[in-house]
Amino acid sequence: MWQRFTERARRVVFFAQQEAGRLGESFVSTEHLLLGLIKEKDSVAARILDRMGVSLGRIRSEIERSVTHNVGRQEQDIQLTPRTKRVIDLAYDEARLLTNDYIGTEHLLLGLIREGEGLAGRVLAKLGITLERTRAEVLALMDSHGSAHASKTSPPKPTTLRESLPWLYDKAVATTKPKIHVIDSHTGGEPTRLVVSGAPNLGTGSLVDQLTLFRDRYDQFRSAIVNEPRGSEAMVGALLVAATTEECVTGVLFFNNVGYLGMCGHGMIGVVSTLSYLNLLQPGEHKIETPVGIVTVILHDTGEVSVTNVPAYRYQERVSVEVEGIGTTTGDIAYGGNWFYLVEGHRQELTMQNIEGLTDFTWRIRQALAANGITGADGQEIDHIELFAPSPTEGVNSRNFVLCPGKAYDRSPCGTGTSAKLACLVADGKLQPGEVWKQESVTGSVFEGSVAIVDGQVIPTIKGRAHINSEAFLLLDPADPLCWGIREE
Ligand code: PYC
Repeated sequence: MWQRFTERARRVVFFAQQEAGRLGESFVSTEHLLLGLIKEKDSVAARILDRMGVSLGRIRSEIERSVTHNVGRQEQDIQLTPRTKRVIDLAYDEARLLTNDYIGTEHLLLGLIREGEGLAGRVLAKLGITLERTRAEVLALMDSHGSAHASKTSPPKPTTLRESLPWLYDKAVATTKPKIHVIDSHTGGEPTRLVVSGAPNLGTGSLVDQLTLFRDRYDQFRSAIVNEPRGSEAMVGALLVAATTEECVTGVLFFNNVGYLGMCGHGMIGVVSTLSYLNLLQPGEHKIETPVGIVTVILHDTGEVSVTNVPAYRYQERVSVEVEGIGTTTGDIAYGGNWFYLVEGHRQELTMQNIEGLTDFTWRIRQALAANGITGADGQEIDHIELFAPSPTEGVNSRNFVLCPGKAYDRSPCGTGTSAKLACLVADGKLQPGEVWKQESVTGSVFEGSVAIVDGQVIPTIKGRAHINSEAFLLLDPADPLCWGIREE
């Protein structure tokens, strides 16, 4: 393991031994390692602590106040305590999670925080340094290397690989090929691909600003990740971005084979489960920011995830439209983080054997809505069509078929679609706050939904479970004519 230590990380261990000797100790404890870390002033760890507003002097005085000063020792090769060895193991693990093939001072810092119980961990916690925040700073520092992504204006579209992916290209020089670390999960059959590293830095603007920058400047990155041949029409991508408020553990942008989503219920469950898999999120309640607002998630001890969504509402009731080949269709227009047209009386069989027919039926409805200028509030496009029928499963309230924006059907019951449904049920007086509504997808997977009414608004909560099914590096080969995925243009 030592041969993977950077020059600076090795110096930190050397300084830690010196500090232990100075304090008359016969073993290197975590506090000596932390003292060694802050002695290496221009290190990545020092920059990260600085970015988090923690002065090295403050850390030193906190430690000095807590340690006993014995008569100094001269030994050169003072051994590590088992706890310090554990910090080194955790640093190694942090490097692995960040896909770094070296162990640097930043990984030692993360190891000290993660170990948590030694004096160093306690001092860092006292100074408000959390694992999540430090990891986010490490990623931000890695990604900001070599490019000015934070600009809010939209520069011209890049054309070459180097222009498009400067942050990857720089890393490619150090390694072999540009690569993006992703982790895939599925929630009730619907896939989510979380980008762990290799993403562009979208700055620290509002989530809408960051989404705009993503769309204007890095749309090729979207299609490279979720479109065929690396992805599929059903794949939803998730990119962790800076949140605008400290109350959120992260911000997240969702995207699919044709564009971007305001919120994504199954995707949020997938993101939370993946962050848990990475040991970045512990069971309990957390807040996550999306372009349409802040959602509250609970990671249960069972592995299930509850997502308390942004407010949902029925915008218009019983809106009729003439659909080519079908005739008059009537449905409700509702919002659940995305816009939906919800249809009950359609005489369609919601079964897996009828997927082609259902896709054709709902696609025609979507086109008819657009052709007739029927939209959500403020002219927003209705890009999800949802059909409902009774569920064949005992104890389940309803089955749905959801057509997503890129013409794929949702394999899950659709978190935002279920939220829109709950809002319609409340508007019809068919669902009371706290009552559980079990929504089944056409594949048979089920979400549990319920609502609270807060200040007159319907706040839906969706509960489901995701399973992690792959961890991979996507390779971007400039010689590949489909490097950016198969795009619709
Ligand atoms: O679960 O909200 C959802 C969703 C939207 C599109 C695909 N899944």
